[in-house]
This record gives sequence, C-alpha cells and structure tokens, in this order.
Amino acid sequence: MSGHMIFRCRGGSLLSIAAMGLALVVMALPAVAHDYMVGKLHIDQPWTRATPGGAKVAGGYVTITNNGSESDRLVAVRADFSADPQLHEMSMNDGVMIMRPVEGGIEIPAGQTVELKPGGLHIMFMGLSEQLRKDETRKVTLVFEKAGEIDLDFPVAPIGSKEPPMMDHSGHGMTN
Ligand SMILES: [Cu+2]
Repeated sequence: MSGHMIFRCRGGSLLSIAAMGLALVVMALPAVAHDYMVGKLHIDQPWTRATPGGAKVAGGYVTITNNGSESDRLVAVRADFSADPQLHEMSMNDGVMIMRPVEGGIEIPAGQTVELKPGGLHIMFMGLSEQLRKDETRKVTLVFEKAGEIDLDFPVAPIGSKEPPMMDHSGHGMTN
C-alpha cells in the first residue's frame, strides 16, 4: 500500500518537472504572436514578402482553420499600406498560369484548413503606398462573413521567399 503511494508521489514529481520544462520552452519563444483566434477560426502564420522599390503589389499569405460546424468566408482584407487589397486565385488559361480575383471571397469550410500560399490562393496587396522591407511587420485586417474582423501582424519575409520568415528575431536591433 505504502509502495503504491510512493509510486504515485514520484509520478507527480516527474509530471511537475516536465511541466516546468514546458513552461521554460514556452517562455523562450519570441514574443511575436503568429497565431490567432476569431470566433471558431484559428488563424496561423500570416506573412508577406519584401518588395523592390517602386513595386505596386505584394502577396499576403496565411493559414485558416475552421473549427466550427458552419462554413465561413474570408470576404475582405484591409491594410493601411495598400489602396486595394484583393483575394486572388491561380488558374490555368490556355496553358498559362494566371491569377484573378476570387468571386465572393474565399470559403473556409467547416472542419477544414485553407492555406493561402505562394502559387495558390493568396491576398494581393494592390496599390502599395510604401515599400515592404524584410524583418518589418505590417498590420492587416481580415474580414470574415460570420466570425467578423481580426487584426493580424504580417511579418515581412525577404524578397522571393516561398515560406514564412523565421519568427525568431532574437538579437534583432542590436546589429542593424
Ligand atoms: Cu495575385
């Protein structure tokens, strides 16, 4: 009986050590949030890409998961730095890949994840009013039909990136 108690006690200690380790790992992560919740939607890893000087467009990317039981729809995007943010899809036209605005917004079906990424569905920031430089961050508002609006931080990846920028900016600001 007492042996059983000791076993449980040890188990408890191990668990709390593991929990402390996890807390340390969480604390070591950079403070920049890269995932968000709005209503039943989980929004992960928004990012955009640096632009050459004078460029008038930039892409925007984000992953949206609908944990609800009803379909929702990304209907609009707003951003201070873009006169006309649009939602685009890629499609083949006479053997050539083209992009065009998505009619009626992008559906986020119940229980599914929709990824906006280079070469697929994406946000297109038209009419840029300023250059986007790597390591900067831009505020962007996504508007959903049911879940409503949410403001996100879009970190800026280097020109030509196919993937989100590294989130760890430790030391950033000390060297440049
Ligand atoms: Cu586009």
